[in-house]
Formats: sequence, structure tokens, C-alpha cells
Amino acid sequence: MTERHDVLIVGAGFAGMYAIYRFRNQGLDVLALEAGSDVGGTWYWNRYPGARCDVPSLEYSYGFSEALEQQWDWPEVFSAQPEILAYANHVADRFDLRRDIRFNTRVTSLDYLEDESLWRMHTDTGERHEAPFCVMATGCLSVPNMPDLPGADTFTGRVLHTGRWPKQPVDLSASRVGIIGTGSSGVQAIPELARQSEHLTVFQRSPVYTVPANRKRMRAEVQQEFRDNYRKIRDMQQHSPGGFSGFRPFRGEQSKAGNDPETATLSAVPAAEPVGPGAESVGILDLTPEQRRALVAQQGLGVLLSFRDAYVDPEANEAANETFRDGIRMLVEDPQTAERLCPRDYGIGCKRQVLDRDYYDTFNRDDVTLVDVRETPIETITPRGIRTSSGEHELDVLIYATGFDAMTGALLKTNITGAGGRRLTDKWEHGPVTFLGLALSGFPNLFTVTGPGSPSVLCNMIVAIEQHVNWIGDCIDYVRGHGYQAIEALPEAEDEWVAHVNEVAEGTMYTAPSCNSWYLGANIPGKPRIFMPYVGGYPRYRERCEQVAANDYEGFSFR
Ligand code: NA7
Repeated sequence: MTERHDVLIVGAGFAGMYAIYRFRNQGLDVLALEAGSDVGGTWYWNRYPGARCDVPSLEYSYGFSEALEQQWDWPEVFSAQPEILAYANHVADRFDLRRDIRFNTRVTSLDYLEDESLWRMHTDTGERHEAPFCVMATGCLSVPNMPDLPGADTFTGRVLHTGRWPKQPVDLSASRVGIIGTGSSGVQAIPELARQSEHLTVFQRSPVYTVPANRKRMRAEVQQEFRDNYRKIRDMQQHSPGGFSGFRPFRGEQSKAGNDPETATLSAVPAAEPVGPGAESVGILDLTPEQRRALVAQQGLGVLLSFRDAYVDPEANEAANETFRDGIRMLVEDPQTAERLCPRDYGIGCKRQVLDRDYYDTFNRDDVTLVDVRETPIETITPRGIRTSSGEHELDVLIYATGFDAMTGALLKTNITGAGGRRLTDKWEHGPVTFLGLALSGFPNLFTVTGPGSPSVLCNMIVAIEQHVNWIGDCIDYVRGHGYQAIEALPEAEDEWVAHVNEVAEGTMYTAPSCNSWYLGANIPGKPRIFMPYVGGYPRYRERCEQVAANDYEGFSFR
């Protein structure tokens, strides 16, 4: 039997949840399909110890409901995964979202029926759904990357991936644990795993530039000041390149009791945007190497993110990188381990900035071993552990913190076939091509929330999500209101947009030849090397989207 709806939504993370709410309020009949057993998306799947958002919670929260803003309490400035998932659950309950979500259901194919102007969806539970519109709310980091290591399936211990962490607590207390990967997930998990396990072995391919995260509790005064100013704050987000208001709680600051380091204002928030803040700050080349080192000794590694020149001038970048390495040498007691932890072949600003709690300190523990797999490569996974060129490391548990097939992975895995039987995998053979990261020529009435070519992961995701869902909702109303059956991006609009996305990324640290990040797809063997997010800034992007809509959806055709 085929169910018929107005809009099908794939995914019930933060994007899918808001899409249900928004489209329902427009009077549309929606159905969302979700592979997980509940809402939350990223925050549902990434339950590994230490998982935490790198954006302050007062900003990484929905802005569509004033009542929600006024009532939800955040316990910490940067919330941990359980709090964010609790928030998602609260939103689902509060707005009764679950009645329109089919859980434990994975979409296996999506086909466009041209004659009927309908999308037909099949699921792994044998369901069939049809709707004129389909919205892909599948997330940017939702398909885990499992490296193809020899012997991987022979390991007899437990295998886990940070992006698919079990719901039941994992007891590691008597376990020898190995972890592969030192990106954000690995860096967050490693200190916790070291505390929880009998012994931890870290298999590192690329060392990371990580700085201490703000770990403060939320002060009631700060939260209240945000609540009092939320309309202004949401407006400030709309005008910030990364979708962050940068709001400074003035009253909260004044009322701060003494110098309690465990209470928070947001003023001590490290940059969550991977670009260096503050044109007002000095250049690192204005300081002598001794002055730079003294600054790090006083203020910590995070200070190196605030030099205006480090992100734009290769010489300044290398000065910051070298000072960072000196900082690592100050923090890590064993000189050999410290050298292994020093990144050398890429610079600060190439990858997403990683924030940690006690990362470098963890390598001073007796029960933690660092293995540099460039020095001693992994030869094979064995039934008992991992064998590198220097010998076997016996393990009871092997954890992959090896990241995701980012931005395009989930879309390509869904088996999408558009008009004329054209498959998305063919359209994107040489890399993603979209108009505004929202729509695709050849795929009428299909929308992507925070798709490649939109600010997405370079922006506060919730801000990006709300903007996309609002735009899509308005577009659907426009199409229906004008009696059209379908809207489709024009190929020339798409080409022009892709050229612009590439142009603004050129010459930035993100696309330096030495840079191999998941932004570029460089973490997945065989994936085309294309810088996928839009780096031109959220306000510029948003204005372009608004202009397209105001000009009767220029760049689109209608049927
Ligand atoms: P990342 O940032 O892609 O990190 C993955 C890590 O896994 C990284 O250190 C990789 O090394 C390593 N890796 C991947 N494949 C292998 C193999 N085959 N052998 C050894 N090491 C490997 O993913 P995360 O989950 O940490 O973070 C993703 C985003 O989520 C993050 O940026 C935040 O936005 C939230 P490499 O650097 O490729 O040499």
C-alpha cells in the first residue's frame, strides 16, 4: 500500500524536527522517516564518552519558539551530548513531533515520477510513500567512515564507532581499549576513555591542533540575560558570518560572584568558528618567538587562535603552528610522545578547530600509549588487536573515531533518481553540484537542508537549519499558491553558484594544498577533492537566498 503526503522528510535530527513543525504549521501533511529509534540525529548517534558540542548552547538552540527559549535551562555553557539530546526530546514532546515520524525506518530509494510530479520512496521496512515534495534532512555528518583495514573482521573483541555509540552504557573498566582517530570525536573521547579503561592505546595518523574548551557551568544571570535579549540575539546571528551572535552578557558579568572559575559568562568562549576572530587582535609576527611562548605559557594554547594574521598569511600561520608545537612540548612530559603529538604537515585553520578537555594531559598518564601509525603503520587487525610494523597491541575493545563521509554521504547513499532516470550518484560523480546547497537541477521538488554549497558546517548549524527550512517552506507555499506542480533549479544557476562557491574558497587556509580535511572529502578514499561548504559567510548567503525568493525564484523553472 502506498501512503500519500504533501511532504516527505528524510531524517528527524534538528533539521527534520524543525521541518515537521514548520511545514505542519503551513497546513501541510508531512511524514518524516528516521533510521534511529528516536529524535536527535547527530546527538542521538554520537553518544561516546566526552561527546560535546563546540558551539555555546545558548546559541546552538532553536530560535523559532519564544516559549521554548524562555523555558529550557542549559546547565553548561557548552553542553554535553546527553543535555542536547534531552533538549531534542523536550522539543519533540512539546510540539508533539513524534506523531509524524516513522522511527526505525531507513529510506532505501527515492524516485521521481515525472508524469505524476511525485517522489516515491521505499523503505527497509517495506513501506512505500509518495509526495510531491521531498526534503532531505539527512545531516552533514551522519554516515560513519569505517576504514578498510586488513583483517578488520577477524577481531574477536568488541568493535565500536564513535558515531554509532550504543545506547546502553559501555563498561570499559577491565578493558584494554584501542582507539583509531584523533579528530574532534577522538580528542573528546580519549581523556574519558583513559579514565574509564584499564589501558588505552591511541592510534594516531594525523596529530591535531586542539585547544582547551570552555568548561564552565551556566550561570543563572547569564541565561536570564540571554532570555531577556533573545530577539536581538537571533537578529545578531543573522548578521554574523558564522551564525553566532557574539552577545556579551553585561549584567551577568557585573553580577559575577568573586572569581569563581567554575561559573561562566560567555566572554571566555573559544572561537567555535574555524576562522580567527578579532581584527582588533595583534599579529603573531609582531611578537618575538619568546613573547609568543610566554603568551601561551600564561594563557594557554587557545590564545594562538586570536591572531588576525595566522589565518591569512602563510608565514604567520607557520609562526602560530611552531608556537603551538612548543606549547605541546610544555604540556606533555615524555619528549618522544610530545613530538609525535606535534602537527607538522598542515596548519592551524585548515581543519575544523578542535576543542578538548585534558587532551594533552592524558598522554602523561601511565595507562595511555600513543602509537603514530605513520611511523609504525597498521599492518593488520588481528583476532587479538592491532598489529603495526613494530608489533601487536592486544585489545579487548577497538573504537573507530574515524569520522564521517561528510556532507554528501547520506544523500548519495539514499539511491535518489531524478527526472529522466538520472541518478544523483551520476550527477555528483565529480563532486556535489547544487544551487545554493538547497536544490538540484534534474531533481524537481527535492530540497536539501544544509546541503553542499551552503554555509552548513561553517555556520551555527541550528541557524543554518532554520534558515533553510523557512526558505523551503516558503518555496513550497509559492509553488502551490501559483498552481505549479514542480520547481527545479536551472543548470546555469547551479553552474554559476558552484563557480562562486569555489571562487570564495580559493586561497583560504581550507583549500591549501597541504590541507586534507573532511570539508574537502579528503578523508574518504576516492572521494572528489572539492571544498563542500560555502565559505562566503552566512549573511551574504542568506541575502542571496532571500533575493532569489523575492525575484520569484530566479534561477528556477516551474512546471
Ligand atoms: P574527523 O575529524 O574526520 O577525524 C577522523 C580521524 O580519524 C582523523 O584523525 C583521521 O586521520 C583518522 N582516520 C581516518 N581514517 C583513518 C585510518 N584509515 N587510519 C588511521 N586513522 C584514520 O572525524 P571526527 O568524528 O573526529 O569529527 C568530525 C566532525 O564532527 C568534527 O569536525 C566536528 O564538526 C564534529 P587523518 O586526519 O585523516 O589523517
